[in-house]
Amino acid sequence: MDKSAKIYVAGHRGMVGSAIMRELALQGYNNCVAKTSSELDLRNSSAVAVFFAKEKPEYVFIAAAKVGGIFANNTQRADFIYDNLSIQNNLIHNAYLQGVKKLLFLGSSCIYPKFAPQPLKEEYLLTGLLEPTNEPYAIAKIAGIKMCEAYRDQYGCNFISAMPTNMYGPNDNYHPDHSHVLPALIRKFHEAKTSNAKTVTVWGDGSPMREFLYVDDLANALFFLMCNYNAREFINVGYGSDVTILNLAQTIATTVGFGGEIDFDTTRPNGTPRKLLHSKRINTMGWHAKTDLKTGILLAYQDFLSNQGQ
Ligand code: GFB
Repeated sequence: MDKSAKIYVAGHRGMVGSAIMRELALQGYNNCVAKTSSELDLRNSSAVAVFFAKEKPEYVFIAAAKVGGIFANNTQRADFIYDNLSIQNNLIHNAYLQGVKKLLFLGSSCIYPKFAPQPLKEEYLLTGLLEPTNEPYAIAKIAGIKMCEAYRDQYGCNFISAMPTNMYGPNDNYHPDHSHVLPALIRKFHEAKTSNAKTVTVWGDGSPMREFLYVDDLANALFFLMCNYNAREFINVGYGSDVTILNLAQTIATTVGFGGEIDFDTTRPNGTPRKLLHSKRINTMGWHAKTDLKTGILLAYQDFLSNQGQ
C-alpha cells in the first residue's frame, strides 16, 4: 500500500475503527478519509454513492457495523440484520463501482456453527446451525463474506474478509446491558468496588469459553492483511487460546481490586459454549497476537477509568 494512498476507514470512531486509525498513523499512512455516522449514514445508499464518487478512496477498511453482546444481539434482532446488511451492501457495492483497489471486510467468530469442532477452521463455515442469540448478526456477516467473494468472482474485485475473535480494548462499549462480556465485567467490578458491594453477578453459569484479542493487535493484523493477503478465502484472526467466563471474571476482579463474591444469573443465556479460532493460516503468514489477556485487561481498565469510569 503506497504511503500516499487514500484510505477510507468506515467506522473510524468505534473500537476497531479507531484502532485501525492508530495503526495507520503508526505505519506512516496519513491520507485517510473518515466520516462520523451523523456526517454519513452508511445505511443510506444514495449518500454512500455520493461519498464514494467524491472521495474515490483507493483502500477501504469496513470497521463500521452495528455490534453488541449476547443480550443486545438477542433483543435487537431486526436492527442487527437490517443495519449490518445495509451498511456492508452499500460499502462493498460502491467500492466496486468506484474501482477501489482493495477492500477489507470484517466479520466475527459468531459466523461459525454453534457446535462446530474446536478450534474453528475457516472451512467449518455453513456446516451447521448457528447460535440462536446472534443468528441475525451472523447471517449478515456471512452475507458480507459471500458478497466479497461474489464481487471477486464476477468483477475481479480484490475484496478480502477477516474473521476476528472477541475483541476488547480502548474505546470499547461499557454499557451495562448492550456491551460484550469483558467490558461489562470491568464496569461491574469497578462499580462494585467503588460502592463496596459484596457480590458481582455474572450472566450464565461461567462455563462458556471465549478467546479475547486486544484491539490494537487486531488493527495490526488487518494492516498486515491489507498489505499481504489477496486470496478469495476469508481468514481467521485470533489470539490462540481461550478462558472460561469464570476465569475471566476472576482475572478482572483481581485487576480491578474487587475482593467480594462472584455469583451467577443462570436465567441469562450462555450462548455458544466455545468459539476458539484456528488462526494457523495467518500465523503461518508471520502474524501473531502480542498482548496477553492480563496485560490487555489492565490496559482496558485504564481506558475505562480515563474515559468512562470516573
Ligand atoms: O461477550 P458476550 O456478550 O457475547 O457474552 P458472545 C459472552 C459470554 O459471557 C456469554 C457471558 O456466555 C455471556 O452470558 N456473560 C457473563 C456476559 N456476564 C456477562 C455480562 O455482564 N455481559 C455480557 N455481555 N456477557 C457475541 C455475539 O457473542 O460475540 C456478537 O453476540 C459477536 O454477535 C461477539 O459475535 C464477538 O461472545 O456470546
